[in-house]
Amino acid sequence: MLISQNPTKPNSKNVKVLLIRPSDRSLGKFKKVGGVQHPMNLLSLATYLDNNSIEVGILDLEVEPIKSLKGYDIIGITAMTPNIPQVIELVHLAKLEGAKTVLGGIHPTVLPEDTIKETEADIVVRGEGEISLLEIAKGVPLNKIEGISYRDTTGIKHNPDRKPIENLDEIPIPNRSMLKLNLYTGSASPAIIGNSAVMFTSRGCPNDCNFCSAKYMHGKRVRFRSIGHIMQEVRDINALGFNHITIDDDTFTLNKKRILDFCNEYKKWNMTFDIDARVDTVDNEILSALKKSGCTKIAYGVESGSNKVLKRMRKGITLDQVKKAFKLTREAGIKTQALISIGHIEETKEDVELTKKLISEIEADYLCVSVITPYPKTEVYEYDIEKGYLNNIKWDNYACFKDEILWRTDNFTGDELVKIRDKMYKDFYINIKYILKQVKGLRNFNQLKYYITAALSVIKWRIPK
Ligand code: B12
Ligand code: SF4
Repeated sequence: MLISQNPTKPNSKNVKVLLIRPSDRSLGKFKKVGGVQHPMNLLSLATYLDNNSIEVGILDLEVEPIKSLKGYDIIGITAMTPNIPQVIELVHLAKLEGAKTVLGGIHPTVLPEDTIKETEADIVVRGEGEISLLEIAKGVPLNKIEGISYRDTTGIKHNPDRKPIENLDEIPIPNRSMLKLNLYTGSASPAIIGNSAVMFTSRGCPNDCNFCSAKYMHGKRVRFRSIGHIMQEVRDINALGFNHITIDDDTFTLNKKRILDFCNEYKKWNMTFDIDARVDTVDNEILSALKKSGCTKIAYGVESGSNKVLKRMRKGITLDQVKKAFKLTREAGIKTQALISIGHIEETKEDVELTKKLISEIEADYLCVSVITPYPKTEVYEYDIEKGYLNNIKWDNYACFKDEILWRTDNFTGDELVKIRDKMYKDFYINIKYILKQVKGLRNFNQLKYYITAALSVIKWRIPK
């Protein structure tokens, strides 16, 4: 674990903060093929504290073990839903060392009261964490800090929400040298070869998919960083020796002019990048600009091959848009990844067949199939509770790649969903046409190693347990 202290600014109160990312136990047999993504949430918080003279370190349990939690005044832990059992253990360990415990991230944000009760943490930061955490570290009285929930002698208190930071350029560029970069090898983005960094250029998503919790974190209004600010970060990443960036925004291609401006600047760096995009936000002009500036892969949220299911989930896209986006992207010379999901509300066997048909039609280069997971506060969660589909399932089972899916949907059991998911992968990847296409595209030893590892992890499913 690395402690960084800004030497130019004295830390008057000598408060020591440690920020922890739990390890990811959500993948089951889908072991990591690539590398581990930098914990950008903790890095943004740590950089903000560091710039404000607070001594802060990051412990990323994805890449290093716990040695000691001694000597910290505040221990902050980030939490998605499947992390909660591990967070309970971490809070316990932190409290044994006398630290104040602060939780943040999507799960504590949507269920602050339950999370405090379950984990026994002292404070939950709801939503964006930079300012709230700084105020906690500076010792501002808890009843004066917006956007937090906390315990006091009379019970659990919920302060008013904090307004999102309007101008994202005010958030300092994440200082990646606060991470032990040598522990993060490879790319964290599927199908991207080589060492890469991750970057966010906006916060928020204007859409309202019924299974997605992202909107409860940064809201439906999208805030954009300026191109100048983004390019400063690109320069920093380049200086650290990375040659590829995964842009992980929810909706990177939302604003056409901004994308074209981004491409114009990015191409000066001679680095590649990959993005996630919605099929309804790309056209020939955007794709051509993306290709010329180094975009090597676009992952599209396709979800389903059934217009009925797409409509029910409020995805706001049509199958024609899906087919067109894949065709244009292929023609532009950019690799495509189809993000497919199964297990939607009211989805039938016929709908799943339509999804399989679509997968074979769009000829994606890579496929990711997940089982829709009923995350707290989403419409899918409320629906499943009402229908009695969630029988006291423990939080660590709320993950789409688990070997066992413990909830059911209207027309499928969890076991059936696992079988459908795994078969979709096998049909896609263990397919001679696909293998030949990939082998033809191999350019170096690293790529060969990557594909062999990926292929072995797919083939392993065939061996009965
Ligand atoms: C990048 C990402 C990942 C990355 C890295 C995540 C990480 N940091 O460990 C990877 C690919 C590893 C990943 C994995 C998974 N992810 Co993910 N991921 C995201 C994504 C796209 C962006 C998150 C991000 O870094 N944003 C940028 C930073 C700056 O913002 P932020 O994370 O919101 O952090 C701010 C606040 O949350 C808060 N905060 C966060 N942590 C803390 C801690 C403290 C102490 C404080 C005070 C504040 C605080 O302050 C931060 C700065 O303002 C989100 C979608 C989204 N838009 O949020 C999904 C999302 C968070 N993931 C999701 C899911 C489901 C998963 C998986 C479970 C998928 C699976 N395998 O089944 C796994 C679980 C991994 C694990 N660690 O156990 C869901 C979470 C739903 C839920 N209720 O848990 C989301 C919301 C996607 C969705 N559409 O629903 N994910
Ligand atoms: S477009 Fe993506 S991030 Fe936005 S609501 Fe839908 S699934 Fe969530």
